[in-house]
Amino acid sequence: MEVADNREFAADVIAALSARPKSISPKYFYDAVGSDLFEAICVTPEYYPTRTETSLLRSIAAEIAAGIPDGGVLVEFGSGASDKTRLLLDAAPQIAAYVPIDISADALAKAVERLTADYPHLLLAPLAGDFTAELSLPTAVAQLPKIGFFPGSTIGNFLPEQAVEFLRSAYHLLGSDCMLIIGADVVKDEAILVAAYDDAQGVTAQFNKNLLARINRELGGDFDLDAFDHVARWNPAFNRMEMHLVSRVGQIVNAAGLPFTFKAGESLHTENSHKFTRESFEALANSAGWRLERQWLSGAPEFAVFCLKPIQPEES
Ligand code: AVJ
Repeated sequence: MEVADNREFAADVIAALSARPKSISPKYFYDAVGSDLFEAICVTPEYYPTRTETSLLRSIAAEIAAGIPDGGVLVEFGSGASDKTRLLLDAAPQIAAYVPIDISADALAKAVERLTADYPHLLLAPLAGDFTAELSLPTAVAQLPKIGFFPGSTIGNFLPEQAVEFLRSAYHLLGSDCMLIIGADVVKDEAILVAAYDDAQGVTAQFNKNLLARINRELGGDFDLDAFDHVARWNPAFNRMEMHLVSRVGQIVNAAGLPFTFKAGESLHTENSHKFTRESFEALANSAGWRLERQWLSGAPEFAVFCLKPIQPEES
């Protein structure tokens, strides 16, 4: 597994550094160091999404719970430590089972251990794997109504066509008797967005550059982290924040056994973080077979939680 993971990382890094423009998936930010740095980002004053979503979820948990049927199965995409999940589990004791899905088997095992202790009556059925891949739910929960949960605005990392693909496969996994609760960040003043992705303490810069450090650690790279600038910019054509690593100088860097050239000012595009309006999110959901049942919005800086239901009427 370790070796296969490394091979996929090597192949993707080679492809990323060979592409014009150079671009890589943000999923590679999250090794152990990167996951810790993301948690550090969440407590910077500028990065509002996590704390805003958490307090929004806390204040609407009872309303969400009111729509959850008895014996419902909560299915979470990218569950991590399952912290936000507890807000729903506490508000909706009628939830019978919880299926956390996460790429990190380690994070999953830790989360399940803590949940077992705190929710002794909850059936826990973890799935270790990539939630963008084809998955199937354990047979024990097959006949029960499903509540999909995808907090954190992770949907914003997808290109629109990838988001539609995700929403379609979520429907496929959850079945017709379901709902989907998704947290997504909202379009707002550019200065607030740029500050959130370029905090004064430089934690986000470190997080972005950890990608290069990870290539050095795992793929024998020789990136000089000081030879790159962390750049966070708003792209109004696509309503998204972008993160880039921009080469300060012309240089040749070795990684995964190959040399790659960077021109001075050349960028490696490391992340898109799409921001939504009610209208843009609804259009996205509609084109993937979902209707917008309900929306909750926080106070400024705004963050949204959407409740989606399948457009197709339930088959009985
Ligand atoms: C975890 C994907 C929601 O896009 O805001 C934080 C990651 N990137 N700062 C986001 C991130 C830069 C974050 N998500």
